[in-house]
Amino acid sequence: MDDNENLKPLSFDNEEELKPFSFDNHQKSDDDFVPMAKGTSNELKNKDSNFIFFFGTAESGKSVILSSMLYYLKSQAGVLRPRIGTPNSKEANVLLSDFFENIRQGILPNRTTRDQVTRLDLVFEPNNKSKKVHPINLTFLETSGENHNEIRRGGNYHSSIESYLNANIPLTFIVVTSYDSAHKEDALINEFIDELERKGKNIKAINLVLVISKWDKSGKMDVESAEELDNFIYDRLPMTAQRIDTYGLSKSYYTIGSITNSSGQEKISLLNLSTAEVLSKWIYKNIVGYDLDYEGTFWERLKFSFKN
Ligand SMILES: Nc1nc2c(ncn2[C@@H]2O[C@H](COP(=O)(O)OP(=O)(O)OP(=O)(O)O)[C@@H](O)[C@H]2O)c(=O)[nH]1
Ligand SMILES: [Mg+2]
Repeated sequence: MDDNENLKPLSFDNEEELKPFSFDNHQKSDDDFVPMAKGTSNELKNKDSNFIFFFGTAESGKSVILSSMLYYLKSQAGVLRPRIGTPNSKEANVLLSDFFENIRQGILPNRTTRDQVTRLDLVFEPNNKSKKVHPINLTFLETSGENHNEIRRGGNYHSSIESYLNANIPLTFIVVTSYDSAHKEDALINEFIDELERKGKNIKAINLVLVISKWDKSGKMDVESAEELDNFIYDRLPMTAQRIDTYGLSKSYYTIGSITNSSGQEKISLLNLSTAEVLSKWIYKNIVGYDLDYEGTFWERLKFSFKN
């Protein structure tokens, strides 16, 4: 085994000369610059869609609103299907089938996982036959309320959320606060709007709606008049009310119907899709410019009456 000494085929004697990836040069030049590999940025893929972003604290009702709107669109307003050619992730598909399977059985959505954005890339094809009421791409962004809490008092969003807010994409914002906790969330909602403005969004030109969720907790399924909702907002969310008035933003209320609690287990005992319909129609109208139930011109109506 003495021969070993002579072989040394893989000797690292001249190691000093190799070091092809050494960062020594940078350290010497008092410069902390580290070159960044291209293609690893947070750049979003498949941007040609209409993005719907939910804002609201934990348990404010975001997932309930999302699942019931998707159910309304799919069961009453037309066809809603995954968009072909998009990398619908496994989580997105699981989430979608859970939503649709659960809602008719009265099962509420699970808490949303923190620090990740589940992106639902869908195509909605309205059953309205008018050419004006055309199919649209909709991308819903499902996020956890715990992440929205992080912007409190000047904090930053998790990078997965940040990349959507920074991207140049058509965004619709649904700001959710519930009937029973709105009074605690006025400041946070204002901080969110501040954050959007810091990111260069023009709030007056933006699609943003304030939604008071869990309206059934008022003892009723709907509001008696527009003033009832206005008064609620002035009362519980005075700062947000000012912004809504000044910027001309939209406002609405929401309920999934009736929820009962039997032995610690909550269930939807009566599914009410009327507010899901209102909010879905608002989203469509704001994106397309025409009502989902636009009646069509006289000629269009005539044409379809022959066809049907
Ligand atoms: N009474 C009533 N309760 C509701 C309604 N919507 C949601 N809730 C209750 O609020 C809980 C939370 O709703 P989610 O939609 O999961 O809340 P979220 O905002 O998605 O919460 P995170 O995923 O934790 O951010 C539900 O499990 C229900 O108990 C509603 O319309 N009426
Ligand atoms: Mg959720």
